[in-house]
Amino acid sequence: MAYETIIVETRGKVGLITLNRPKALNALNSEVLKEVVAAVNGFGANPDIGAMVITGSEKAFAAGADIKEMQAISFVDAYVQDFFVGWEEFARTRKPIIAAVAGYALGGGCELAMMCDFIIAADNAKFGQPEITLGVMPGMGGSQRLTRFVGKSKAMDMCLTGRMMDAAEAERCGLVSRVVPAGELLEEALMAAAKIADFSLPSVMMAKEAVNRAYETTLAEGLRFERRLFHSLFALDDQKEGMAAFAEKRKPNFTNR
Ligand code: CO8
Repeated sequence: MAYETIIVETRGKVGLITLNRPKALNALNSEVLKEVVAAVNGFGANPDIGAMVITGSEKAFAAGADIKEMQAISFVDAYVQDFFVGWEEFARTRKPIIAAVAGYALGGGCELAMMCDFIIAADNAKFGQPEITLGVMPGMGGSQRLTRFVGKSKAMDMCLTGRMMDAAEAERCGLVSRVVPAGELLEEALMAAAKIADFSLPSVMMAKEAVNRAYETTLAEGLRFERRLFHSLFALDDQKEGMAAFAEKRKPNFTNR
């Protein structure tokens, strides 16, 4: 598929998606949605890919949903078309995906980063949910995911005032997992993704599923779910290989795909 709003590459076992609408600070319009979902589904179906990275430019990961596209939409259009429901497909991606965020991650951009499994931020990153300044509110998960990441007080602060937080604050409050110098962002994210992609794919996918389940269920159910997944991993060649390699003091070669 020829892409117009994103660049799609592979780096070894890692799929790399770069948002590429520089004139609009990577604002997320319907075309970006269609292309990102297609790219992620393509990597999901490709047995040679074990993890993905999504990134933007040094100035903007994404400055939000495309305001100019949304401007004229009526309630009926938004409701009947379930406007932007397609991003749920992105959030259901089963292979790990890291958001490498430099510059602005605002509105839908911040929400897209939060749909990923973790966020690595450049030291110039700025996160925010400024929808309130446009007369609306977050609509791609910001009120829900941000609250789970940073707690009620800070989520309310961000959603009600529309202010931005810098990378240091985002790391302090648990929104991002690491902050690195802007020039090292992509390398750091690709290295993390390559490390993940070298592990057993089913183990990685189950670990992701288990952590995500923590948001959906009680502790008792989550622990039971985790234990059952853990038990099932003993059916893998990769479990035998991983433990044998440890005992034999060598690097494992995982083959379950
Ligand atoms: N949409 C469309 N175009 C944008 C957007 C955007 N979100 N952000 C920036 N652009 C465009 C600008 O219009 C400008 O285009 P042009 O050159 O044609 O005028 C170009 O990008 C460069 O932007 P600026 O000149 O404004 O650059 P600055 O460096 O001066 O400012 C900012 C950068 C602070 C990021 C500024 O551009 C800004 O405030 N952008 C809007 C941020 C925002 O409000 N984002 C939230 C959008 S709403 C949203 O995401 C809702 C998601 C949920 C939807 C779910 C629906 C159901």
